[in-house]
Amino acid sequence: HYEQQYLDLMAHIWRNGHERIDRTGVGTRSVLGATMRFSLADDAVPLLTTKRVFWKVATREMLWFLSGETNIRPLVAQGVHIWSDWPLDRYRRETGEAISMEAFEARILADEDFARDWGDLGPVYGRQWVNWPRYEPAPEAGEGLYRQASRGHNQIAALVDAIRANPGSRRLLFTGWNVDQIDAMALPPCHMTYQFYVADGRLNGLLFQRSCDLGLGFPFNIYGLALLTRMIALQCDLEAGEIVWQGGDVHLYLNHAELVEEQLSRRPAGAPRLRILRRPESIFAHRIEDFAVEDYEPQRSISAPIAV
Ligand code: DHF
Ligand code: TMP
Repeated sequence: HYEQQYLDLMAHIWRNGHERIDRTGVGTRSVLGATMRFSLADDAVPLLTTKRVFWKVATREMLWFLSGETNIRPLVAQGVHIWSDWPLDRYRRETGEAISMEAFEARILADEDFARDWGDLGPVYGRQWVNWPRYEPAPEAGEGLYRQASRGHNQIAALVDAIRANPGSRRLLFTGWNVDQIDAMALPPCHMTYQFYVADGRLNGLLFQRSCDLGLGFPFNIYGLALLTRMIALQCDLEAGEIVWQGGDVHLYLNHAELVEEQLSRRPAGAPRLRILRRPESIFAHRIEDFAVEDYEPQRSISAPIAV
């Protein structure tokens, strides 16, 4: 079963990984470098079956990236809470106010000014993917001076165009790792570089993920890679082939013992499919209703604390 790669890596890291204190103070066991491959043929999608993965949440997150948004407000408005911990943490640190998550999210929704001041994650994924800051000469300001252009680079639109025009290219990639803006981001991109490759009429996708929370992040990230590859293939009149995932620092948080032990006691089963029900005029015009998952009968979800 395709999921065995994941369970084997989880077991290996839990038993043999290097134990270290990480940025969050929680502590991890980790290895450097890991690869997994999954087929997307016949609409196969690598959703984990040993626990429920909330694929609609992950799909809404992907549409949010593609919209260029970096504020949690539209996510919270859709009942998606996966990015709320980081703005909440900043709010508590900077104001000293002991506000609950519920009250914070309610205020993000109710108060536009509050959302603008406290709901933004900085120039994270969405900003870099579709609006990477671009600079143009500003001669009126002085010789050799530049100003930020009103519209940045849309790496995703350029990628779709490039795949259509030159499928044999070895330059079919985009990245969120904008060196100039890392310090302004709530979190520097984890799933940072995506590369695509066309062969035999099939589009294949590869992700380099510099840092991977194998218990909580990976299930979303591998689904995201599959989803994005399928969405791009649809726009380029290609079938989807396979995806390759490459992790840099791949870790398990030490407070995920229950998740790890429970998940390793389960056996993967089943072959879920991802259907894309509509081909919009552009990759940016998808709606959540365009996506359906079939034949997905996972074992029950496993909750685990997220390291902030
Ligand atoms: N930090 C850390 N330490 N790990 C992450 O995976 C992570 N992921 C981020 C931001 N920062 C992160 C963005 N993606 C969840 C899943 C993905 C995600 C953030 C959070 C999460 O909590 N998943 C739970 C609940 C899902 C839900 O309630 O919808 C899960 O069980 O999958
Ligand atoms: P770091 O910036 O110190 O590496 O911390 C980021 C943490 O978030 C790390 O545990 C990896 C995890 N993560 C994922 O695994 N996937 C994601 O999509 C995101 C945003 C974060």
